[in-house]
Parts: sequence; structure tokens; C-alpha cells
Amino acid sequence: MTNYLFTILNSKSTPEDLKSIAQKVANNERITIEDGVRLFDADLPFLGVLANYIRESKHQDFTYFNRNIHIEPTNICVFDCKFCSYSKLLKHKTEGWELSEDEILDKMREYKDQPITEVHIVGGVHPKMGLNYFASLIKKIKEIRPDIHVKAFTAVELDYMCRKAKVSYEEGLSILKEHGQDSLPGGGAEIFDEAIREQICKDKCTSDQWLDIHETAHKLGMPSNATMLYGHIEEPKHLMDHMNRLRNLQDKTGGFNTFIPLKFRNGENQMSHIAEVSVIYDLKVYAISRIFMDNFSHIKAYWPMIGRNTAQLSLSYGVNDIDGTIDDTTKIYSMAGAEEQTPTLSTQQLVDLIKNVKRHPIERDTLYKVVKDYKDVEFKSSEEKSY
Ligand code: V47
Ligand code: SF4
Repeated sequence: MTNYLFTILNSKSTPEDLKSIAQKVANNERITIEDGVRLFDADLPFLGVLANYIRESKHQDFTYFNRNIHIEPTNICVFDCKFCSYSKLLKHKTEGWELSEDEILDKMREYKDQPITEVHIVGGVHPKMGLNYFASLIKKIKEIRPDIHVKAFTAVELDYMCRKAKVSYEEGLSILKEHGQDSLPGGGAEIFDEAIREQICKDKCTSDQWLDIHETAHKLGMPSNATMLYGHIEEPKHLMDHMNRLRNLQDKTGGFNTFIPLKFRNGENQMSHIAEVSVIYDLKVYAISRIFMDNFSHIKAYWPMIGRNTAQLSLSYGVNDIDGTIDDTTKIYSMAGAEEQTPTLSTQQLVDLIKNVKRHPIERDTLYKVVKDYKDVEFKSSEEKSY
């Protein structure tokens, strides 16, 4: 046990109910939804001690990143999520883009010899891009880079694709898997509480459908991630309910790799009147996620969204993964007012960012297999710096 946790457990000034939660953490016991709600009223240093204790028990000071690229085939979307800076675009087609298959494949060819291990494909839900189009696209991507891991399509895109193609989730996912899709990203989860979902994204797949798609993927041997959109109209009880539904599914399947809390950004969307939460709240959400999600190995901070400084801080509040070296096409975030308008970090910059807060940088692949340990790597060549 760390000295800090020991101090909390023996301090007369720690309230008894918080002490009992700290004791559960020390005993490696699961905390309840009610404990989680209570933690939102705890001080940040208290949460940091608990979350960092768990983080270091699971991963020591290892901090993972990967080398990936994002492809967003389109930002045209049939849905109208209130928080999304894309959603007006169906009505304003001039602001929309639609990459052709050739443009997408050209992008893959551009990275053919680059040391990336993953391509993350996600975008708006275009009424004309269906299951067969995407299955064939993935096959062609794999022909260019057979070794690349294809992490593609949120449950929202998959639900729409399967409904349009009139196939079950199992059939649709099996087709995509046969064509080379390896895993699912975590988007589209937002907040599972039905009353909140009704207000922020009522027309897309339901919470039960989101969970069903991920359960089906896990059954087929396709792992996935899970996200949670926080810092808008939800309350702590909704965040805890969201995490609880994910924790229950993870107990059942074990198929989730990573949990990614996503901070709501208020730029250019229908919820722009809602003020963004503070960095202190961001760190609380990361810490409580780490404490509650005991069956998730990894908690990821998506650095383009929260910025490099908060990403560094998050490493002391439960986070052990800061995503990847991403090129600049993640417009869903830059359009919403993300910290990083050109979200690209070279490997050297990411490694330095991690080392500067005394953590140990490890490049991973999508499934967290170690690609390279950067602890003792000194960058010398300009080649390493360029990507
Ligand atoms: O579901 C949209 C979010 C998500 C806003 O699996 C917003 O590795 C904040 O899922 N403010 C899609 N968030 C992105 C996503 C993702 C990102 C990084 C890594 C992974 C992974 C998955 O983006 C959406 C929604 O929750 N989003 N608009 C906004 N204004
Ligand atoms: Fe479409 Fe996704 Fe934006 Fe919702 S969040 S409007 S589903 S692109």
C-alpha cells in the first residue's frame, strides 16, 4: 500500500464513508454506484490517491500510446445529436465532405511504409454508404496494408448499416470481420440513461442496442472500446449508471479493452450554451472511472480533446493510456472546439510528454501488445522525429 493511501485510512480528518471506500480500494474490493456518486463530492487529492494506487497496481508507471491514423469517410450524418458539431450538415450540405473510395485508399497508400499499427475509421452516418461498401473498403485497405489493425465504425454506424442491409447485428459484424475489420471503437455510447439520451441524441441507436452490438462483437471475437460523454446536462448518478452498465457487460464478456471518458466541448453545436466543465472535474471523472471500472484494464485520455497539459495531469488520476500519434483529420473534435486544433504529435513529442511527468512510455498495438519500450530511447535521427 502506498504511504498516501495508508495516511488516508488512518487520518482522523477523512470522513468515515470516504474511509470505507478507501478501505475497499485497499482490499481490492468493488465499489458500488452509491460509492461512486459519493466520490464526486470528495476532494481531488483524495481521488488522486485512490486512482493512482489502482493505476500503479495494475500498470506501474507504464503509459501507453499507439501509432495510428484516423480516416473520416464523411461528416454527413442522418442523425442530429445536439452535442455534435457535424449534425447540422445534412441541412447544410456545402459544409459536408464525402471522401471517395480512391481518396481513402490513397491515404492508406500514403502511410504504406509508415510504422503505424492501426487505422481508426469513424465518421457521420451517411445514408448512401452501406454495409457492402464498407466491407469492400476494409478488404481493399487490408490489401494495401495486410498487417494493419482496422478499428472501425461506432455502434451507431453499425446499427444503421445492419438495419439498412436488413441483417442482424451478428450477420453484419460477421461480414465485416470476414472482410478484415478487427475491432470496434467506443463511440456513440454518450450517456446510457434513457431520459438524458432522449434530450441529447434521441434519434440514434438506443443504449440497449449499443450494448447489444458490443456484446455481439465480443461474442464474435472482436474486442471494442467504450466511451462516455460527460460534462453537459448529466449528473453524477447518470455517469455512474453508465459505467455500471459497461462494468456489467464487461463481467459477462471481458471484450472491452479501454474505457475513454470524453469531455463535452461546446463549440458550434446545439448545446453551445452549456459551459464546459473545469479541469478539476475532468480529473475527477478520470479518477472515479479508474476506481469504479475495476474490470477494465485501461483508462484512456483522448489528448486532442483535453489538451496536452491535462493529458499529462490525468496520468496521476488513473489514466494509463493517451491514445496515439494522430494525423489532423479528426474534425469531429476540432469543430467542437477541442484543445488541439491540429492534433498531431510525433512519436518523440508523445514520448517526451510522458517522460516529462516521470512516467514510462510504451508504444502498444491496439490490443496492448508492447511494440516498443521507450524508457531508455534517446531520439537522434530526424527520421524518428518526423512521424
Ligand atoms: O460518440 C461528438 C464524441 C465520439 C462531441 O475507441 C464529442 O479508441 C465531445 O468514439 N464534445 C466519437 N465529444 C469519437 C470516439 C472515439 C474517440 C477517440 C478514441 C476512440 C476509441 C473513440 O465523439 C462520439 C461523441 O461521444 N463527440 N461531439 C463534442 N462536442
Ligand atoms: Fe452523427 Fe455521430 Fe454526430 Fe451523432 S455524434 S450527429 S451520430 S456524427
